[in-house]
Amino acid sequence: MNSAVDTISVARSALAEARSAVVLTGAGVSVESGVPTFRGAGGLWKTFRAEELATPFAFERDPKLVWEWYDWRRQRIAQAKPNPGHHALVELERRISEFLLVTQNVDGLHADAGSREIVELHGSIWRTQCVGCLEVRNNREVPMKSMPPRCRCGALLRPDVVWFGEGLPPGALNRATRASQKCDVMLIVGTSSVVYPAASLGPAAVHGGAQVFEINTEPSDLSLYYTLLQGKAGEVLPALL
Ligand code: BV8
Ligand code: ZN
Repeated sequence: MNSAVDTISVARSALAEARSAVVLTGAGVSVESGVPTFRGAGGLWKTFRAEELATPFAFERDPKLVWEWYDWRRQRIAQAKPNPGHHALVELERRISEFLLVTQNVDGLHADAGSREIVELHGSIWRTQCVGCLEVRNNREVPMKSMPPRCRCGALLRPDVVWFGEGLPPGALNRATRASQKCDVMLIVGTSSVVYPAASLGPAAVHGGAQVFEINTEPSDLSLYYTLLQGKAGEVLPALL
């Protein structure tokens, strides 16, 4: 097992020499901003698990319950500020000519921190989509004014996020996959690598010949494919600059 110090210096020099880099983030990068992860202790709401509520069936069955969960998350995320991990990724984007930030998170904190080239694989909690006329709108109401909210056309609004069993936005997934296959370096930050197809981007990068470093407080499902820099995103990412 390499000592932490020299894996950090290996990652730092790989980034310094990189012409192109991709960063894949998950809920762990927002933990130090106070946003609970999906599968950690904070992932529970009342007695439900995320996988039970983040589905079209749950919404079909009880749109009000699902919206209560999203409203609760929106209220927590509204209090959250980007942390040193988010800010370090903004600086990294400034330094590397071909840079893409691919996030599974729906909290919008990367954009708040100033990241520019962002792919949101799973949508955004700050947008709604009408189930009738499909109109997508930004919505920052905290708390939601009406539950469940309705569109001007009268149909129900849903959060503009990708639920389990739903396809990812094709453009987003294609852009993320292409960038992963051709980048020199990939950082995988704060994700349990349980959810697909997002988790397949790391192996795609390895297959494309990239050096892939994982930043996580503990090993993930796919750590054996990567070089693990064990620690908090808010501490390790700034140390890579
Ligand atoms: C699809 C948006 C096909 C919503 C999310 C069996 C049955 C049914 C489905 C499947 C199945 N097997 C596989 C599937 C497919 C399924 C899937 O992968 N399921 C998993 C659970 C097995 N995938 C899908 O359904 C996807 N769609 O496949 O569709 C299809 C194709 C074409 C056409 C039609 C259909 C859709 C998946 C997207 C689901 N939506 N979110 C919302 O947010 O409300 S996923 C959800 O999980 C979040 O986006 C989250 O980001 C994502 C992944 O979780 P993580 O980000 O990794 O967070 P997690 O809590 O798991 O881990 C946190 C990590 O951080 C940990 O490793 C921890 O150690 C670390 N950490 C903690 N603190 C720190 C830290 N790291 C660093 N620093 C710290 N301080
Ligand atoms: Zn509508």
